Amino acid sequence: MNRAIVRQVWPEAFAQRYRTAGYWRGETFGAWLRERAHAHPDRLAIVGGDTRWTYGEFDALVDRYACGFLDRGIAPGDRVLVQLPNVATFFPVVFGMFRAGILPVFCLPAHRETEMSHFARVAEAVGYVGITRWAGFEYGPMVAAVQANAPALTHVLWDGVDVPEGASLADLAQTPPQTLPERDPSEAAFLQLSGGSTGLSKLIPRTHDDYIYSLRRSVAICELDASTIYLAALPAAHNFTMSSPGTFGTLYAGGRVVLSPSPSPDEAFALIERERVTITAVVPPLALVWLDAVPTSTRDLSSLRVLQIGGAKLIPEVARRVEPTLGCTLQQVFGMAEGLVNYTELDAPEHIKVHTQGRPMSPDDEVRVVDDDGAPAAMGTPGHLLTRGPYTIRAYHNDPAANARSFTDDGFYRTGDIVSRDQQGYLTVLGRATDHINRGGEKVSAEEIEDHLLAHPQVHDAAVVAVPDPFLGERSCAFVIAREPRPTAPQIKAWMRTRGVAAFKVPDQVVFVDAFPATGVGKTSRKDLRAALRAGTTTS
Ligand code: AMP
Ligand code: DBH
Repeated sequence: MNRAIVRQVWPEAFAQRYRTAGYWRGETFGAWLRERAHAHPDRLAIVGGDTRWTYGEFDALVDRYACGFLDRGIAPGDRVLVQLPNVATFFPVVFGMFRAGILPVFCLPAHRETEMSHFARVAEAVGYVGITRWAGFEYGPMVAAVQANAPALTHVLWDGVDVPEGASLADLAQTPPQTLPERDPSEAAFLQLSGGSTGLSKLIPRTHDDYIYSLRRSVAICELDASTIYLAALPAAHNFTMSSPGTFGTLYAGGRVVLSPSPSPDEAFALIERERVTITAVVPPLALVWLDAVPTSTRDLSSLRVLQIGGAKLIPEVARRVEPTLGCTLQQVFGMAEGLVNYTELDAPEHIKVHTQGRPMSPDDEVRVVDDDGAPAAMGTPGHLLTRGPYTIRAYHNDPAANARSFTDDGFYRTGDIVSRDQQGYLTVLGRATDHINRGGEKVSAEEIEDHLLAHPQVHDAAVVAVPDPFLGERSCAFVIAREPRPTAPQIKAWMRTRGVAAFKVPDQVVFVDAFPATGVGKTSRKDLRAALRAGTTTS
């Protein structure tokens, strides 16, 4: 078994620079939570289901979990797959691991056997923590199947109902606490996942030093404080929900975290009303659903001050609806689990909030926008986004092939995103390099076609992907979710021809669907759309 501690991946010269600049302060997750609990033990920290924990109660539970995991034989440096939905237990489990030096691997409730087996293998995981049943799915048989191919994965612990004998998290939480040694802040605290909307996820080692810096910057830019009440509507394990500023940022600021078991407007709006939520975060497909639900909702959403939208491209037509519909500030967030996070500031002018995805949050985020040959792109022209900085990783965990592809020799991460940058440093995301359709040599941006389709009044949402074509190499297929009365495919193509665009941008094929396949966090999965086309499970 590989028990080597996963350490920081920045070269020492950079690490020193980030320490000298005051970004990396040597704080650890276990220690700052303890400080908050000492400073305000009776303040409410976490609300989920029927659970309401103060900082004092939460911190005491974290000690019990930390000792419980170690008592079970899980050792500092070990990796454990954590696959919990938005339940309160998520927090003492993962902070318990941080305090013990055990690394959670943040899996999403939507992940299934193939993905979980991949994570188990790459992480060399020794354990799994999950919930027995959630959203109609039984996790037990899946975990047994994962274990069959991962003999090292021996420690399995469950939250929920019908927990097998001896495998209960609730029992673990009874472990008498003992004082544990402080962790080294330059160690990886956990492995986060890359999104996998286009391929299998990679594992991202984030250290106490670098991640806590990203929380501190996010808290400052998003103006969180002790009065903040953050609703986790997206999965708690996702990097956006966790850190931008997310649940961890809220706890860092001494605020309160409220967990929504699902992102549906019914449940989320009820919690916003009941708990007087001040800030929450959604992905664009969910933003559309929320905006459509507001006019008929009877819930009082007046406590909401900020709606963050990020994770995928938000088009200006939708962005413009947010403030008038919800009466709160729109904040665009363009981030990645690998590091770099961009925000529009809360007081940014309207055109910045609507048309850009924000600017890098650290003065030491180095951003390069380059053409296909690696030469700098001119200001305002599209190019590949490369980045390096105090909270952007230099390597994935245990994946030399991905590292060779994804990082330049001088340590810049190739984000795979096509962006343009303006004079003030604001970035506009134009798409992913791989979302381009190469139609007989004519390069078509999927995002550009989608923007035109979304401008059609009867189109609720659209996603364009490339289809292999014997003559052209690739042709375009537009998946459309239509409103009633549904337009026809010829009408959609006719609409595109009125938009004043090149004929090769008119989708070759239009397919109407009721919903898009989604990634674990709810982003539209182009990978699954392409697979559906290949498998012939869609009709045009
Ligand atoms: P992940 O791999 O899940 O961490 O996803 C990160 C990727 O999501 C980025 O590289 C972008 O492609 C995409 N992304 C995140 N936020 C935004 C945004 N606000 N606008 C456009 N794309 C985004
Ligand atoms: O999509 C993402 O991964 C993401 C989006 C917004 C992210 O990781 C983040 C903010 O931190």
